[in-house]
Amino acid sequence: MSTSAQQTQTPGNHTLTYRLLNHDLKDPLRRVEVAATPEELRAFTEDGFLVRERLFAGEQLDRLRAALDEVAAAERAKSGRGEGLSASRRFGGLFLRHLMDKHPAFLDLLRFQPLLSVARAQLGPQVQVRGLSARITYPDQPNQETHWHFHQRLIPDPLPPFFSQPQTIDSLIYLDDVTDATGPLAVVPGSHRRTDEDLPAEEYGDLPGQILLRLPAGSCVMCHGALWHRALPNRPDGTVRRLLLLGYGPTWMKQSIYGERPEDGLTTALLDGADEETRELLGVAGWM
Ligand SMILES: O=C(O)CCC(=O)C(=O)O
Ligand SMILES: [Fe+2]
Repeated sequence: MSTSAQQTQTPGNHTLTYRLLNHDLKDPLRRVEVAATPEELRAFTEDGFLVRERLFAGEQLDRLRAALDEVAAAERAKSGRGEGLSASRRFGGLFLRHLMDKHPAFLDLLRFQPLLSVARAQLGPQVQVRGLSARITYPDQPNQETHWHFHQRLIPDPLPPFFSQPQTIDSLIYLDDVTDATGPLAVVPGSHRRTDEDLPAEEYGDLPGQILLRLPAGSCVMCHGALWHRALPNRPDGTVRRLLLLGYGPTWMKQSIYGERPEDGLTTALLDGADEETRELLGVAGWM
């Protein structure tokens, strides 16, 4: 068997079977039922993003909204370490971090297969959740936008021969409609591969090749961590726009730097007697 994953296809999705080259494992096989077609994965690899419209709906969407509103009400006054209300034009809005530790509704996202299975197809079988954050913007506040940026700013020039490029996926889950009024998401397809180019700070204009994504509530955009993107402003004629950011990375990578993890958060309790998969997903196993 080769080291690449074996693929079999059924309509709409397909099964990937990975084998871990680890003689200590009783069962080295990891099967992933991937909720995407091979063509969709190829497009994700090329473009650096994958759109899933209306992935969340009905009660599930309501539950996430209500949970986020609860945490937002409790944390509006926080500040520092990328948390709380930011008036900066670079990253305007209310930022909330470590959401899985703060409300059980968010723990439903830990093994959410429509996203996790795609992350495992793109990053490998051993994936962790690097963080669950939120960004909320308000039409009556200034600077409810972001500058052009990418999330993985760790690439040296020149590239050393053994450099391991950080490959991550952030799933942007929009709990409200993304419209011209609330602020489309701008992305530059393929920009995640332009790792030898600088992206200047404080850029707010159009970039060559950009596309604007307008999406119904419940939609998700999976983005490679190096994809150039920006949120356009939530305008005075907009409405509150709530976004969850669910980060995936390989199990050996450190987690997101933002926010302060609650000492007795819900994931700490979950780890008590947890199975190996949960331990990997929470980033405490799977790096040797
Ligand atoms: O609000 C958005 O659409 C994107 C937000 C974003 O890029 C971020 O918070 O890093
Ligand atoms: Fe971003």
